[in-house]
Amino acid sequence: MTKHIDIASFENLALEARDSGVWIVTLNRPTKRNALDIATIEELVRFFSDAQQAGVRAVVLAGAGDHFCAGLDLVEHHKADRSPAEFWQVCLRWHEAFNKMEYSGVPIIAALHGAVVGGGLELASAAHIRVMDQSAYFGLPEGQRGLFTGGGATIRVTDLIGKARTIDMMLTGRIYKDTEAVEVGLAQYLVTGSSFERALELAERAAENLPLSNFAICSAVSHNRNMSAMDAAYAEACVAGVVNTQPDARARLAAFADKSGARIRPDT
Ligand code: 1HE
Repeated sequence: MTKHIDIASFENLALEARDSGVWIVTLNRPTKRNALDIATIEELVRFFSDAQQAGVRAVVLAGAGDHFCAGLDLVEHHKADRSPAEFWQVCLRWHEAFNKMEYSGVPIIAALHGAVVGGGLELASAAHIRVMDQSAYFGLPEGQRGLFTGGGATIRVTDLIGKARTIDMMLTGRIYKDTEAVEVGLAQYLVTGSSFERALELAERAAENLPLSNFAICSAVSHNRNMSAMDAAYAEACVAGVVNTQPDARARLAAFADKSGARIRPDT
């Protein structure tokens, strides 16, 4: 571990570290429905740039207040009256943050409730697992506001739900919620209680894996999707060569071999 995360230096994100190594990262501008202003994006870049080397084992990403995230801070954007070149740079900072999330090897479980819209859905899509509660709803309202997505929806939302559904959401403002949102792939879990509690359970479970295994899972799958099948197979073999021979795995393998290790059963 070579990095230290100074919790007190974050303002728009509330950070909490648990003993298990799970960190709770909460978007903390509830009066603005956690709209993503530049300051929040920079804090996301900072946290997720350092998380892996700071020994963060898993993250629960949540939103304070009644909504997960209302997307781009439209008021900041309106007031700044940005030039095309300026907004290009803004979008690149979003990509920096979301790519750090997706590719840096630390499992991120998004706990979703209320509005998960526009850039809020782009943010949620950069997490590795999405848990929604019954209040959560997903939309891409940019088209109705004279805007277009700039934080990766064309890539990550399309990856989750396919091209036709993404275009439908963009063109018509279609909202997905409840079981339909899970059926189309926007979330993997729908809970009747708190999405936070379930996300935390999942994060604690992931944090029990060896960090190198999680690093591979939370970076290689995404990288391999960007390659040809031939190259992805080669890269997968290479990653497996490193991960599957790690000394820390020997005790777990020994436990399987001597029959003291857990067996995989349908109720696990
Ligand atoms: C905001 C934002 C925001 C709320 N930027 N300030 N995203 C959207 O188009 C969603 C825009 N927001 C909404 O539709 C609604 O605010 C919500 C459904 C999320 C919540 O409704 P509600 O009734 O609970 O809150 P509200 O009264 O609309 O807003 C409360 C405050 O939050 C108010 O500020 P106040 O100072 O007047 O109290 C709102 O201005 C503020 N607020 N949402 C800024 N988005 C890289 S490209 C990405 C493209 C996009 O993401 S486009 C944005 C899509």
